[in-house]
Amino acid sequence: MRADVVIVGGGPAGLLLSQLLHLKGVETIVLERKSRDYVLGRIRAGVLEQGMVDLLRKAQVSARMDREGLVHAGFDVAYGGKLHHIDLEGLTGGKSVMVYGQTEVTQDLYDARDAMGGKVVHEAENVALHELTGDKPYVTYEKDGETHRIDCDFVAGCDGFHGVSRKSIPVDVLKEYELVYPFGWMGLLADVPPISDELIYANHERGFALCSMRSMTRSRYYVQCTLAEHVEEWPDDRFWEELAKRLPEQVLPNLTTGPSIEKSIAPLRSFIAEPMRYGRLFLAGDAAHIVPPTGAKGLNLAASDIYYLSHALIDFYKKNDEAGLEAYSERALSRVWKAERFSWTMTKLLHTFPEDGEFGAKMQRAELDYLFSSRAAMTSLAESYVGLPY
Ligand code: FAS
Ligand code: PHB
Repeated sequence: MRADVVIVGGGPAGLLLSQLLHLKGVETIVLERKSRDYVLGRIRAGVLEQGMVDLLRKAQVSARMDREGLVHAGFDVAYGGKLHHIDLEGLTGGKSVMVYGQTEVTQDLYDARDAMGGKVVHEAENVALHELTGDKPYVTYEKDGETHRIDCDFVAGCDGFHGVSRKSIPVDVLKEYELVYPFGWMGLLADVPPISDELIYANHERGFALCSMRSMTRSRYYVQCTLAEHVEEWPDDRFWEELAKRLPEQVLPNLTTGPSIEKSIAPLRSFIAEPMRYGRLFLAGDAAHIVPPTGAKGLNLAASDIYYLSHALIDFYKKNDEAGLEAYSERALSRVWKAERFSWTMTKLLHTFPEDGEFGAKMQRAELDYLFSSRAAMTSLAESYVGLPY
């Protein structure tokens, strides 16, 4: 088989790249290790930056998002028993975010790929990348007991943190930066109305909590938990009780509890691999970087990577211009590091870090007191939350 670009990974990054390239006549094949149901069964991000919303519209996959997505002009921070509002629109000259689950984005992308005859191979096993530093790279994979080969011009590594692409870059070429946080997020999804029509990020001495949603009838909640926890030790009632303890009294009358339809623990890390290019291989999304979800940047960084990479590949094929490909890694990393900074800052601001001692706790309180007393400080937070320009 042959394709212009082989895309490893059928998550949001890989599917969005496939869709954007297809619309410009650049042929791709997506190789996904898991089944479609497995990919769509993962519950992950919920907040889209304006840049990603615009890109999904450009990719012609935004109709359902525009019907069902919830535009949010602000969010609340619960601190000291009170709610402090961050007026995103007022602080950023009118910008907002869209609440629309990653699962729905991925579903919409799969539907569009199917409608346009996109080639997505599921349960592609043992994907391997070959001849990346030559001008005739190829990819092999196994399916139904047979080994297949796809010759191509380029490989897009969109296969997430545990994928094969980043690991195909020699260790003496790749530089990795990592910070692992000493806690995780326990997430719960339930078909109950959200506690508020905006998100609530809670700083509490018992630990961080987040009240989010997927619609006005489906809620998504998180509580900070230790890395020693297991989901089995957290029946729904225990989760709801702990969540309520971390929220201000004033919001509790609006808390509707109910049976979880999903409950899981995600570890938190900050991670970046440089460079995001090796010969004919280009990394995008979680394959190259991970952010703690506190800043709602993970999925949005995958989108900005794909914005840069799709433009670069289209320029190559349509204008024979390689400038975008040459600049890709540096351009993408510049935005990634700023989002890593924001995600780390939000995580340090809102979670409990017992190892930081009393001085660390006082510094956190001073940060929060300053934030809510300063329009300049809230503006700085708001412009990162809505998303820095591409
Ligand atoms: P993905 O990991 O989504 O997709 C990669 C795909 O590649 C997967 O489908 C995988 O099966 C496939 N793959 C892996 N190895 C392969 C191989 N060798 N061959 C072929 N295919 C292979 N972000 C937020 O903004 N907010 C959140 O609340 C949030 N919560 C998260 C919770 C969890 C548990 C995780 C893991 C991530 C979370 N994220 C969150 C981040 C998440 O949304 C990612 O940023 C987003 O999925 C990035 O998309 P992709 O880069 O496409 O990677
Ligand atoms: C979510 O709804 O899953 C969500 C929202 C905001 C975040 C993280 C996760 O910062």
